[in-house]
Amino acid sequence: MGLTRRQFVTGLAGAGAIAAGASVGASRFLNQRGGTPIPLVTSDAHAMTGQLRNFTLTAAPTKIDLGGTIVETWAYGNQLPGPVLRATAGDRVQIAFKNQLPQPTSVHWHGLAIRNDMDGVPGVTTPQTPAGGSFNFDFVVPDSGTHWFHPHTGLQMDRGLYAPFIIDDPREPGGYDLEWIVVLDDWTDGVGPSPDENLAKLRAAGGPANGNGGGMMGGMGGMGGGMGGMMSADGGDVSYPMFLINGRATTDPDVLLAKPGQRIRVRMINASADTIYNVALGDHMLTVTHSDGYPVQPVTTQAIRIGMGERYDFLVTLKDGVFPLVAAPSGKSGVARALVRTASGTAPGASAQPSELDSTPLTADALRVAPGAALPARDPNSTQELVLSGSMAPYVWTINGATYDHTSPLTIRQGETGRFLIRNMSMMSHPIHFHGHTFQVGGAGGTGPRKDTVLVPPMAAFPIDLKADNPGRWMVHCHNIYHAEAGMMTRLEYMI
Ligand SMILES: [Cu+2]
Repeated sequence: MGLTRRQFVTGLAGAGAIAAGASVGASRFLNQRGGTPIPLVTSDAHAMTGQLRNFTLTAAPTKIDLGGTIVETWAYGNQLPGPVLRATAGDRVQIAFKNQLPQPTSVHWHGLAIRNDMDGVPGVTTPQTPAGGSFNFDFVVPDSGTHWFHPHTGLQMDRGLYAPFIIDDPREPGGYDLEWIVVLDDWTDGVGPSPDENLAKLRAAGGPANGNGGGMMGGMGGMGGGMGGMMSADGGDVSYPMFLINGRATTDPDVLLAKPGQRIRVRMINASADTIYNVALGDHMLTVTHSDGYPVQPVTTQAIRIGMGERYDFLVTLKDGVFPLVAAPSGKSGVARALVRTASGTAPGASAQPSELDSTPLTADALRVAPGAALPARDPNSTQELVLSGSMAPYVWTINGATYDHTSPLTIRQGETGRFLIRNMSMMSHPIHFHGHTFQVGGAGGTGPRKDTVLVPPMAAFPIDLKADNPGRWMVHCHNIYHAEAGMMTRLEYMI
């Protein structure tokens, strides 16, 4: 069952032959097994084992100080990131949500395998909340970890609408002195074009779409798109004027205070719409302990690579001084930066780049699942493909050759183990996110990490397995929010 690292991320030698076909129709993919999709599930599969916790949450237009630059944007609780929600695994959570935005919105609880009708996807699970309206969320939070929430409506997430959702595990040993939540974001709203203007530009630069991506090869990471000049394959599609850590630009960065020798648990969330980062703390090593909330065998590294929607928890024992915590956007100019301070002294200059960023950053394929966190070893009941492709011109991104409005959903039956063979046929990385489930990268019972969002490098292919234990209909999509809007979404539907 377990795959070697070489098998895990495999360059697709034969990819060109498949991609060369002008049209890769959905019929080429063996994903349809018949049956009837079950209706929306409106009861909780998880028993409440803990407390009832009540929260209020408001989305509204507001002014935010990004560190000397004040912008008008949309945010939760008039702050950036939004207010941290926190509960313990097994708690029942009730969230009274108010929408004071001028548009309908939604709230998706990213990483939480909660009951289907509370998942927050308009048209699929939860009704949108109209402008001026409200919605009462009510669900049990089954799994601990570093999670977050954001809208599942258009490009709203690329404004200031995001916040951490931390689920504690009372059985977890801890072993640290302080905890810091560190949220990364790429920022344009109020300082550059709005997210909607950026998408309009991408579509205009790409020329008219023919209504269906057709599995077209392409996606040269911005090189053909005319935005932001030359970018690498991981440079995303949009140029951002600013990158933020905890809502602060480099001009007046967030300062994280501790004492020398203290051991810190950092819960890092990449809330960006279009940016992958390499992250390092100057003069320190990072010991990664969790990916997307699930424990991994601790591994120590100089730098971590984090895609959109992913979370990594790491431990760091602090030295004496002032150190830059830097998230370098992959293939883009600019930087996100905070300061870690354990002593008085001069802060490193704004251009100080930790030498740790010169190393090869740790990626998910180097992680090994912690004992007890693997899915039970089991041959999959079905294997389905998830072929990622698209192009900058026209600006269309597809799963299995189809945009979302033409998608043939993935299917599963309750109790099954489903295997999904993700094959990236494009020259960009795509963070693929499953709602309502956490999969094991590389296969059930193997050594790969449990995740809900996995960054799939250009032309790479690997399997993921998930256990069908949370019935309903669920989104599966690229967490580059521009790709998602341009079609790179499908659903996983439980069948009768
Ligand atoms: Cu993508």
